[in-house]
Amino acid sequence: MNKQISSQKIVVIFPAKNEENTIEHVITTAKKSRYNPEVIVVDAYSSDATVEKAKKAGAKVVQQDDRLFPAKGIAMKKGLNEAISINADIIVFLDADIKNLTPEWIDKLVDGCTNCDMARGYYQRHTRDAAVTKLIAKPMMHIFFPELSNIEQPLGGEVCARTEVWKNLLEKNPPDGWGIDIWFLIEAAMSGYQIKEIFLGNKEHTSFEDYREDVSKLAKMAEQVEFAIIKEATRHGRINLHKDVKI
Ligand SMILES: Nc1nc2c(ncn2[C@@H]2O[C@H](COP(=O)(O)OP(=O)(O)O)[C@@H](O)[C@H]2O)c(=O)[nH]1
Ligand SMILES: [Mg+2]
Repeated sequence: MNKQISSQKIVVIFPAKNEENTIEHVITTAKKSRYNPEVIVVDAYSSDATVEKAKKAGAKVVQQDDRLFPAKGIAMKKGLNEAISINADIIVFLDADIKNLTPEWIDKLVDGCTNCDMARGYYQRHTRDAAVTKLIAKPMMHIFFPELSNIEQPLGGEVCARTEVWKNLLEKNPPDGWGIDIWFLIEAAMSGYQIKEIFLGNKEHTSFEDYREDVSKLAKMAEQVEFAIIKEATRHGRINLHKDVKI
């Protein structure tokens, strides 16, 4: 255990929408981290047994602030405000649909925060997985934020930072939908924070099973990620970089 952070309060947040198959496993696994985290689940008014299973596994469950969907952004913002209200020192986001989560994922991400401002997971994944990352996020980042084009997983849900970093980002008005992951990455970099990616091995998650045969299920996510990058490029005076693209 890293001595610098052993006395700090670590909070793990899982945004969750109908994750009854994995929620107990991810919560009990996160709790086995050597940093002994508290766990918050931000639920999307799930219609399955997510909430009762999350409570049974020892998480604090809160509902996201409204029923607008997709709401990954709404859920992350709610989770941050909850974690801030219980005086978290370090906040870790993890997806709730991970089938092969181990306590070491949390340990590595938290350890990563000792020598950088934001530690992000990257993984080995099925070749058909992460279509929006490969076809939208990375090519667009290459044009508008080339200094971030070395980031393997700009949309990864496994992200850790000190509360002070999250608070500063929260003040800049993050988006409500799927654009929030790339938004946090871009805004952290534009704020001058040091960002590090940490290899977490293989990632197996249930959402991939929903779209592996029909990638059009990712259309809403693709659209929101695209717009988040365009808006960020505009906000940071990068939008004209598209004129340099030779095609
Ligand atoms: N609260 C909340 N959680 C969500 C919402 N959409 C997705 N999630 C959760 O966010 C995480 C990432 O979503 P997922 O569908 O796995 O995205 P993917 O891995 O990029 O395909 C999972 O834990 C989902 O349950 C939402 O609208 N509200
Ligand atoms: Mg997933």
